[in-house]
Amino acid sequence: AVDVVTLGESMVTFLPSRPGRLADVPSFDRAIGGAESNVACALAAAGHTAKWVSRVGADGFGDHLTEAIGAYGVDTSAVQRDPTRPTGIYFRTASDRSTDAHEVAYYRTGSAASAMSKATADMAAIHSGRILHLSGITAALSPDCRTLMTALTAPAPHRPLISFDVNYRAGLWPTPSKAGATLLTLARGADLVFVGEDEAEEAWGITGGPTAIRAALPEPRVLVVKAGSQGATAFEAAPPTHPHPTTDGRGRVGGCPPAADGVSTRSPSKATDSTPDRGRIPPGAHPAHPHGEGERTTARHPHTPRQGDRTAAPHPSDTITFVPALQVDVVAPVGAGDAFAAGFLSATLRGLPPRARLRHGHLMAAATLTDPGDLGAPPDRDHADRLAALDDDAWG
Ligand code: KDG
Repeated sequence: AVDVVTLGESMVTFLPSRPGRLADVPSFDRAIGGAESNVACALAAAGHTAKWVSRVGADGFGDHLTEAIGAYGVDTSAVQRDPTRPTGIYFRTASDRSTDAHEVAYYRTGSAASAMSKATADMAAIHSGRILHLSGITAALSPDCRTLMTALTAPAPHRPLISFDVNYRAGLWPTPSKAGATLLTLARGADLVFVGEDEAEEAWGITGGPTAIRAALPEPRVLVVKAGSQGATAFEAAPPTHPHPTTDGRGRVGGCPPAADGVSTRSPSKATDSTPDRGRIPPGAHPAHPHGEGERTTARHPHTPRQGDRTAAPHPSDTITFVPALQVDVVAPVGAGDAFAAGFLSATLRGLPPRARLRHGHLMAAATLTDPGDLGAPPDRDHADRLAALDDDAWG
């Protein structure tokens, strides 16, 4: 099996030639973007086998995406070409240095990727990895994509380990509450979840910091809560002591030995989302980089059925690990979350302990934060290992 399969839309990305409002930028440089292919590219750079599953148009932009992502060493053989729909593209402006704010203009409504569905998807390819990495963006693309995501996060025998990055993109959803309900359901069906504190607040109304998020989301065995430049907290429940229906019956997931996968599946709740899609994406609604503000007081939110509070007990068997982020001069925040996920997944595949997983996440994120594009130059495995092994003083 390939180490990681990712599924999601990628777009040709146009980066501004100079700072300023979208209305004023005179020209753009072509790059590639797409949260899930970003993860695949960074994993391939870290020496893993990675497959990206998607759908692009039978057009030049589709050629470019498959060629550029393939050039990172990612297997693109399961990317479908749609002769009737275009490849999505998007434009963005430079980030404001103090707020990280930037404008985004998506041109992806009706794109080839939005036609991904249970009927069109190559399920054999999707299930061919030890880990299947998904993100909430896909659920926002179309009703068919949402149904596919619901199916992929539902309990199933022999399913790969499901990694889910919440990736709340406000501009892709009709309302935060629509997004919140869907993203919460999908997250509950996953084994490993990444979420920013800011996303949890915007989509779920949780303002109590990592502990409150864990209290509202106890199902995934591993939950990683990111607080931007502050750092990230990993909650990791003890592995189940008995064979679970969603494992291969030997307490393993997708043929992945526990020592190497570091996480195993839990019992995902049944997903029931049927939120209709708005199908229109206004520019300018892209969330800024999740620079969180740490622990805050808790507020009730109607769309979070099991809202926790600061004193709520996390999962009783959780190991809780916090690792501060590397302090870097941010050039462009977009893609940092994907890089973080890739670093964490890479270390997970290698059976490294939680602290090392978080450090590898931060290292990958730092490489992206200091680059104008989505991907940066991810450190190779040896380089990352040397940096991750620096003592605590170097890590703040
Ligand atoms: O995480 C980076 C992505 O947001 C970017 O590449 C574009 O996939 C993208 C999206 O849908 O916003």
